[in-house]
Amino acid sequence: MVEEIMIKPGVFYYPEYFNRTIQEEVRDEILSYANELGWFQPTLPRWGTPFSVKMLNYGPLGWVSDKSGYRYQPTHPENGAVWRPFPLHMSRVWSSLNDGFDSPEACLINYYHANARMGLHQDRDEQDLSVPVISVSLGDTALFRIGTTDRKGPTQSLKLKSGDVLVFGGPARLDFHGIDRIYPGTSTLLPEGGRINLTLRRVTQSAG
Ligand code: MD3
Ligand code: FE
Repeated sequence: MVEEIMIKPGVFYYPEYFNRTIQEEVRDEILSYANELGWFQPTLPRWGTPFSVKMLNYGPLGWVSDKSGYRYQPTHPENGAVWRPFPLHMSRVWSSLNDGFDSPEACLINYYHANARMGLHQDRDEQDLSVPVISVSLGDTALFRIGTTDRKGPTQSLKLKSGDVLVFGGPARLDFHGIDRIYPGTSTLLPEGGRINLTLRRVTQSAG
């Protein structure tokens, strides 16, 4: 029994989609992965200013950002290791909510400590923008904001809790969005606190 709430056309919210047991399984996989490969510190193209969020990826392609720009690549930018395959529960959420769309190629993992933020931006580094992005939140609650395709357009705010899932497609796929703040101490899932967000994405355009 999953509740589906339409936030606006193209944006669907599934509160507590993942139960605690599944959240713990995904958390354990991510923490063991981070222990093995290490988070990378993305930086702004050109200036090299570090983001406040640390990152890792699953899947054949991973999103990275450094002084030369934003791109998708099969390897960790700091040590060259190939990304691990998608965890089972991430493949499952895609088949359940994005049934009929081409398979995902990237799963970006963002790690937010208590003071981390993500400014309003658009996700447009993917060639195939017809496929919805799926986002999974774990750990501390975050204040998420979504606007329109115009940076100055009106915005809506939503508190994302551990286990929540969001789908962004159709007319919302190029909407500006960001994370305004993390509410520390709102979840016991992550041993050091903070928040993890996973986004599943189709990157390339398939031939057919
Ligand atoms: C709306 N991550 O990784 S997830 C990102 O919580 C990103 O870490 C945020 O924005 C986070 O790019 C927000 C929600 C989200 C993800 C992708 C979207 C919203 C989106 C793509 C298009 C429109
Ligand atoms: Fe984004």
